[in-house]
Amino acid sequence: MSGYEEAKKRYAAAGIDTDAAIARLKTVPVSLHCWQGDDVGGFDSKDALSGGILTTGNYPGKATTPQQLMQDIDKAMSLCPGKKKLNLHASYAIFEPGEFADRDKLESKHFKKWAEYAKERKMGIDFNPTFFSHPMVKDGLTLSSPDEKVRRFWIDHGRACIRISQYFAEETGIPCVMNIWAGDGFKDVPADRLGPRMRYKEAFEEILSEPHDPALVKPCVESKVFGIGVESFTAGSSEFTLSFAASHPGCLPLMDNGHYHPQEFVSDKISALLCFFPELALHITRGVRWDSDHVVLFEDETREMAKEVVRNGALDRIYMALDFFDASINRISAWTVGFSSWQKALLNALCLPNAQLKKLQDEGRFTELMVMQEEAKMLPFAAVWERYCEEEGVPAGAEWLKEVKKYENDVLSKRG
Ligand SMILES: [Mn+2]
Repeated sequence: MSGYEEAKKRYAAAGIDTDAAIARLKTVPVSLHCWQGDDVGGFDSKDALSGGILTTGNYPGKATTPQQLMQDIDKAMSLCPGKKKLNLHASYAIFEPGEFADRDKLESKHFKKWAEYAKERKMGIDFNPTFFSHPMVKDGLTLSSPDEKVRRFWIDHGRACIRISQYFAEETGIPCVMNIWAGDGFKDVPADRLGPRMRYKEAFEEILSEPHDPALVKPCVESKVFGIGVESFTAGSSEFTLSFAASHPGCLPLMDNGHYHPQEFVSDKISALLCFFPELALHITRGVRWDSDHVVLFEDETREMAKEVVRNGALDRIYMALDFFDASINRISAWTVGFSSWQKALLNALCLPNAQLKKLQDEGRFTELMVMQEEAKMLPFAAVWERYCEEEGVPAGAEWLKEVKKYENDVLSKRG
């Protein structure tokens, strides 16, 4: 009997159908973010990264052209099991030689190459306006700026991104999740908090007024507790974005698990939002003491978040995307570990005796609940993961690292 057949029997004895778990996971799209590949650099601006986010590290071989980035994404995706979507930022517009359009003037033609890339791979695309790393960010503010010219520029950028999102959805035939996050805030104690937030709210409303098909474009608003250089005030706080989404039908709340105080857990927030929102979105990351955007690992909170998605029957209600960037290690490996970790977390959640555990809780049998939850951790999950990878045609175990090393030697090390 193979390792998987043995494992399947052990799971079956606990009431779990591992074949069904694998089959289900194959249908669940997860969005891979392009920005791990070039340290959030983008192609439209030479401005340093700003907006309260920061990459650290200088590992050689990062992508500096669209062709290189596409090649690297292909490599990473070839090593990860699961159904993929591509997550793009507006700063990744691809211009013809001599062509340029500023962010407020972006058009779908500037993303035609990405649409073709995704269509060839039968993937959907998610999209993000880029409210950072640009000279029109004034005093750390974009959509909430008191300067009408600044605010107008960024509103026009947001509206352009709605049109591009609609284009992506029409081209790929798959809905496009468009996430609005801006790091607007103040380094030190402000004198007026309401003014910026009211301007921010009205700017969001203007962006969302851009005509779009709500079945194709899914606008989201992402909150954040603080960023580097804006420690005292962030316009788009959790209360702000949740209230905005709740009061604007069609707008989804997006929770990034790096964007809360270190003792707040998104795994606990998912069910709270599921009570009120038909759909919501997640950015999956790993914050170490702050929103550090470390590579996602198969660790406790990652597993707990996936459990909440799966056992609440919300795989079709929650749009899932990775969001991290580490410039200190091989970037293909960063993508592969991060994407695979979330896949492992989802598969693990699909292979838990969720109904039985819920029953123990409802019957107040908390001793057994603790014992059974601990026992479930000892089920032979590795064999199920290996079978999933095998069926998806990707290397299981650390075999994939050999391929990354070879790619580093053959491709990355030859980049200037
Ligand atoms: Mn995020």
